Amino acid sequence: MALISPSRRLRRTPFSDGVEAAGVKAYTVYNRMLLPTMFRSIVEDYHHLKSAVQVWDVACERQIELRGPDAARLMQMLTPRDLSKMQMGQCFYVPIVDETGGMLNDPVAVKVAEDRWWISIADSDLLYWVKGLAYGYRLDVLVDEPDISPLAVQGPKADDLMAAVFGDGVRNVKFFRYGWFDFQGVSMAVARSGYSKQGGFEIYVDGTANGMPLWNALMEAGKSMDVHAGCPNLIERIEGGLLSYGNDMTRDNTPHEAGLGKFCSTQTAIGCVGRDALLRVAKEGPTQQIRAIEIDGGVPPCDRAWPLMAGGKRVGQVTSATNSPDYDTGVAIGMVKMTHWDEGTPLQVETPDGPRAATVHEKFWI
Ligand code: THG
Repeated sequence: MALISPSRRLRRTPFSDGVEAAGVKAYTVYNRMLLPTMFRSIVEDYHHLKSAVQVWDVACERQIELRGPDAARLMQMLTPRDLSKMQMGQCFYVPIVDETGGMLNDPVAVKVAEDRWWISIADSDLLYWVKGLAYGYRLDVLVDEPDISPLAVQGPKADDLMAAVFGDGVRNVKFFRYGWFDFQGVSMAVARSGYSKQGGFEIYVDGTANGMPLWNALMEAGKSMDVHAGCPNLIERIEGGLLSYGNDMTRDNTPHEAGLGKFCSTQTAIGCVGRDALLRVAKEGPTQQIRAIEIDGGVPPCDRAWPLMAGGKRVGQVTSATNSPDYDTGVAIGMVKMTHWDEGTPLQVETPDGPRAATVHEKFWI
C-alpha cells in the first residue's frame, strides 16, 4: 500500500515522538489524527496485549468539552442514556443519536463537574453537531475541543505498571470510574477504561508538554513487565465485540441495531434528541442487529462491507473481520436481519477471496 503524506491537517499527537521511536509500522486516520494500528505485527501485538502490558497513543479519542450552567442539560440532549444519576468521577459509554435515532457517535462521557463534561469521541465530527445544538437552543455553555489526549495502559499487568508510576491508589479505581492522580506535580484524570477486554486505564493528558515525560516514565517503569508500545488491536477488539463507529455502525443504524439498547433509557432521558424515533424502535424492536460471526477458511483484510447470504438472498453484512490465532477461526462483526440472527444460524459470506461458510453467534469470544 502507498504511504500517507504527512501534513498539518493530519494531526500528530503529544506521544507521536514515542510512537515513532517504538517503531510504529502502520497508522490509520481517526478524527483527523494519527492512530497507530501496528507495531511488531498484528498477531505479535495481540499475543503481547493478552500477556503483558502496552502503552497506547489514543490521543485521537478527542475530547469535546461542555462548560457552563447548561452543560448537563446539553449532555442529556445528546444521548438517550439516562444521566440523571451519574456522579462526578464516573464515565458512561453513551450512544449519540440524531433526530431520526441514527447514530452519530459512541463516545465515553466523563463527568468532570456538574458544569463540566468531556465527551471522548469516536471517529466522527461530533463537535459541529454539539455546537449547533448549543447555539440553536441558546444554551449557556461553551463547547470546544481542548487539547486533552488520552494515553491508554492496557493488558493484564496494567495495574502493576500504573501503580509504579501513579502510586498504589490507582488499583482502587473501579471500572468506568476515574480519580485524580499526581504525575511529577501535575494532577491527571486516570480512568479504568479502554478499548480492549484485557483491563487497564486511560490517562487524560492535558496539553502537549506532559505527553512525552509520561510516555517515557511508563516505558521506564515497565521494563521488568515487558512493556511495549501498542495500539487498539484488530483481532482482540473483534474477539471482544468492541464496536468501531463508521465500520460496524453508522448514521444508518439505531443504537438498538448496534446492540446498544442496554445503554438507552429513552423513557427517562428527558430532552434527548431523537426521543420519539427511539421510543418507536424500542417498542417494536430492531429488525437487524449486530452479531458475532464465525468464518471458516481464512479471511483477507476487510475494508468494505461483505454481503451475508442465505439461500441466495442477502440477509446482512460483515463489517469487521480477521483471523484469530487463539480461537483458530475467522472472527467477525456483522449486521444480520432478524430472520437469520439466531445462535448457530449457518450463512455464507462473500469475501473478495470468494465465498466462505459463516455461523451467527449471540455472544462474542471474549
Ligand atoms: N475510551 C475513550 N474514548 C473512546 C474510546 C475508548 N472514544 C472512542 C471509542 N473508544 C468509543 N467507543 C467505545 C466502544 C466501546 C467501549 C468504549 C468506547 C467500551 N465498551 C465496554 C464493552 O463493550 O465491553 C463496556 C462499556 C460499559 O459497560 O459501559 O469500553 O475506549 N476514553
